[in-house]
Amino acid sequence: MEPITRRRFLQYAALGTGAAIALPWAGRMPVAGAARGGKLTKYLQPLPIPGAGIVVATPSGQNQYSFTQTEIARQLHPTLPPTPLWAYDDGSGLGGQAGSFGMAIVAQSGVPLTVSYTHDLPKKYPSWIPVDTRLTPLGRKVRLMTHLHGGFVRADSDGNPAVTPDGFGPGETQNVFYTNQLPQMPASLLWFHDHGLGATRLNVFAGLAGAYILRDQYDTGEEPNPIGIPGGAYEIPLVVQDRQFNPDGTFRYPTSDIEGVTWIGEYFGDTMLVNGKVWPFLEVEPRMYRFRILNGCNARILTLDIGGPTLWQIGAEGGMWDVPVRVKQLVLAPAERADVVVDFTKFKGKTLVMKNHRPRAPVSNPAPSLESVMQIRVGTTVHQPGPTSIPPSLPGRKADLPEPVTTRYITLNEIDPEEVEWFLNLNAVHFDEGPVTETPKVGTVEDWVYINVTGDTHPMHTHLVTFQVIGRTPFDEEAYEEAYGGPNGVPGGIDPAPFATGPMVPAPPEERGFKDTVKANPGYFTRIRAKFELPNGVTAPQDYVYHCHIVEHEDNDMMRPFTVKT
Ligand SMILES: [Cu+2]
Repeated sequence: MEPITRRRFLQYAALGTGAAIALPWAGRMPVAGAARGGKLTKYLQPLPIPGAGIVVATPSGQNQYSFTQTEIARQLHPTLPPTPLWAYDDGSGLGGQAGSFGMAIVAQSGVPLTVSYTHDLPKKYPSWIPVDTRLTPLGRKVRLMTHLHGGFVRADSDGNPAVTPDGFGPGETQNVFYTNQLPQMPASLLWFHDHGLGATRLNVFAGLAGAYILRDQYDTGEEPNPIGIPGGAYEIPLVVQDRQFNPDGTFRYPTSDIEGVTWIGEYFGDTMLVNGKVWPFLEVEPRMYRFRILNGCNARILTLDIGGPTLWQIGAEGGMWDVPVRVKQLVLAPAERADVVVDFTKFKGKTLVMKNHRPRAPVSNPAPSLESVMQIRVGTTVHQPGPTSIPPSLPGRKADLPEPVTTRYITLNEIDPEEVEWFLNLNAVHFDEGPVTETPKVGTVEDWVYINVTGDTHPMHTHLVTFQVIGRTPFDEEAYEEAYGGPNGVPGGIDPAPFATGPMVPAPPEERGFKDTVKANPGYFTRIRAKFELPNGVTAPQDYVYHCHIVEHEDNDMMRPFTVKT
């Protein structure tokens, strides 16, 4: 039996009456009728920032935080009723949280933290969160598990379903130890978010995500600082998430129209939220700013610019780079981050718009267009003069790992789209099917090659390690699939090199540093390189997961365990 991949599905569709009509998920998304978000007036409310709309978490003890996951309601737009949200409460009661993204932990590299998360949410999913009980271990029961995305931690502090497949239930507490160890956890923007098995897409959609900002002696967050970048009020996190709304103010998450199926292949919103508010505005002074941008969408790949000003990227997921890189647009898949310096000096009195454009090939994402992100109003007065030039060098790292001892070949498959059995997978197996096949030896360097035989880009995320992107090689995926494919796709372990149709395209300048999420584009196999170390004092074996960070894909079932062994 020949698997019908989405790639082929799309090829047929493109011959028809036009992609926008032919795409099944575009037709299926009832955005015009019941939902009302796409019609909301833009740029009516200020962007929440840390200390004004985003709570900077208060410790519950020395280097210790105690959170409860709880339900709150916030008005995300002046004409919407309050939206019920799931949130991380640091004990403050969240009076300082303005929108649907409202918590930030500020930590110091080299200083470990003890953190707890106590489940204080409903026992069962409310009606606005459509769980697909085929995918969850305990049906409609709300099982939570918080993952520190980018954390270099013990397996049982990671928050992953290879260790705790059932997660944590009401009243239960997840206790974790975040090492913040150097050099693996340098100054960087991480995030913590829910990772419940089969329900990550829903729990994150409902609001369970927060920022985790790591500082060090260079990247102090103050201004001035030793490295000449903007800080203080001039450093601003921007967490971009698309959502849909029901008329009653609840977030809308569509369900499948396939009989017996609730899960949908990708969630796309018709409304953009930044830092948890609908289409906000930000007032800036005509000087330099630092933006810490996170794509917090479930499935949408963003291609961002802000009109006139040049974007200087100074880092990504794995921290700061050695030099700034000038970028025209930021192409960020879900979970990817960009650390960016922007100079508004020449834009005094101007109104700018951050826009999201269609992704350019070879990046492919079936999201319907959603162009406006937020407005930036440049004032005329500088209250505190900051840096006046982009620093020529930075105290960060270029990723440059030694040759690997092992190369693993991992396939990305999509099986039976639009059928009841529709799922995605890695290596032609389910998450928990068969033995763990990825077992790097502790301390060694390995190459992992992601071989995409689907039609779309998949942002592949590894827990525990950050990695170097080596490059992407075009190949004849149909011939590869023809030669080796089975009913659930192409099994892992088969080198696609004989099917290459051109030389490897090396990682571009904006992938010069360490990353924890990489775009595996269709028509290419993507090579990454990582050193599989464990935190100090932690002994192998330790179990983690790697997965697509389109969270609908992760939930069904594009995720696999890996074990760091002795
Ligand atoms: Cu995916």
